Amino acid sequence: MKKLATALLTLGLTFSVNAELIFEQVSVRLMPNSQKNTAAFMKITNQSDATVKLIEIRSNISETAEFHTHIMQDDMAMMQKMDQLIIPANQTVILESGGRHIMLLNLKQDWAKQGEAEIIFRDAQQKRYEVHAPIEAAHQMHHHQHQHHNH
Ligand SMILES: [Cu+2]
Repeated sequence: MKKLATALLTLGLTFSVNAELIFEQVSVRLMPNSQKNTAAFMKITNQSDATVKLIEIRSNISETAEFHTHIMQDDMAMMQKMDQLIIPANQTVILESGGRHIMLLNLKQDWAKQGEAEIIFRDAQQKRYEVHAPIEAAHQMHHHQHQHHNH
């Protein structure tokens, strides 16, 4: 009972702290065991009238986590680390495959077995945001697109 009460208390606090940002369509891409890194995708909506700067990110399934974007270099799409992710006031930022995303680096042993990853953000005001992301195979939509191109 004590454990449950503590859990509920933690949950309540998390919600009140999280009110500015809403995290939706959260997922971590399932990768074969041989891969050392994977990516996380989500929609982040800033409900407040102030810009939120996410300056720190970590996860329980990898040693490190980074915000990434893609840049073109010599006609090649390259990933580049961003020091922060800015969520403008009253706007939604989409982290998606081929665009800005979260990179989870040096995955821990058996990381995919839990089926869910914890991703923790901290903003410039030292507010903490905790997100639980299901670990899923790449979206079905991509398969449809590839099949379409093949025919
Ligand atoms: Cu990346």
